[in-house]
Amino acid sequence: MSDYKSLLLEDQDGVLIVTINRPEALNALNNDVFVNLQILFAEDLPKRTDLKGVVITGAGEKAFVAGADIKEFLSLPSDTGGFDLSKRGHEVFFMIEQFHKLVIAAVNGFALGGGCELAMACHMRIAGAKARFGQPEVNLGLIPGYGGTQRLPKLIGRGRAMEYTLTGDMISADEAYRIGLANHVVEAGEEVNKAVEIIQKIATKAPLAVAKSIDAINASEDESINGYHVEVNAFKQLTLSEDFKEGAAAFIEKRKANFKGK
Ligand code: DAK
Repeated sequence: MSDYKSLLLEDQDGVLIVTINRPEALNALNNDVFVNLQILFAEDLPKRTDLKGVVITGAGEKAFVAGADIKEFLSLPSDTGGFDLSKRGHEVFFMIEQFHKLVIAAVNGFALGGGCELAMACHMRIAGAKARFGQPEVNLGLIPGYGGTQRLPKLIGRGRAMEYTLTGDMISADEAYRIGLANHVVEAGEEVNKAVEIIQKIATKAPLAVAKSIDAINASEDESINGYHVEVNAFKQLTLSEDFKEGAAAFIEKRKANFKGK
């Protein structure tokens, strides 16, 4: 594994816990964090065949990620800096969204601006009781720039996304759960445990079927491709897999399936 200046990595029985580690800046996303996440998801994790899934969380008790690093953003060269940062940010968030293993955001505190967008790029969100989501960019004279205007309405609906984006209001953990932004609400400090529990449960399922489910569900949100075609093709490939034969045999023989990911 590479050296990661802004991330802490911990392996828990095949589940990688990735902690964004800039508590002094409420884990704001600076260039280092983006570069670290890019190397992790593009280069290191694809080599790990034993990986069951990834949990992303923030260091300390106060914040998941309080946004893009406003101070660094202001210091960038105005001609190219914003563009480079924007391109990298979008690439990293797409990589997370399209990762073939489950990625869960364990939201332990503020998930604002780019932090809320990072959480939404993950496949699921677990909110601790102290979690506060929000897209406050309008207070800075900006709009969400890492996919927030697209992912938020898909998760909570157009009307609610309009309201939260235009007011910049924060969303409590219970409200996030009620409107479909969070999959679960748990006691503060239990976010990572809940995320690990879900990943361990999914790790008992057929790995190819899990990966193809992620692809097909993602395709439902991509208007440039026909998600039904993606589903049909994925289904066809899975019917030819060894795991499908094993899963069907295990059902008939009333035993637990032993999936190999082939
Ligand atoms: N960036 C940099 N530093 C931050 C930060 C941030 N987003 N959020 C907090 N900090 C720093 C504070 O400056 C403070 O540092 P010191 O002053 O102690 O050095 C430290 O973290 C602790 O914060 P506070 O003292 O403010 O703590 P409080 O408990 O009083 O308040 C808060 C917590 C989360 C309510 C407050 O910190 C806050 O409002 N933070 C900013 C939240 C925010 O507006 N987030 C959205 C940022 S805009 C782009 C695409 C997307 C974006 C940008 C570019 N491109 C396409 C190029 C995204 C933009 C955003 O995310």
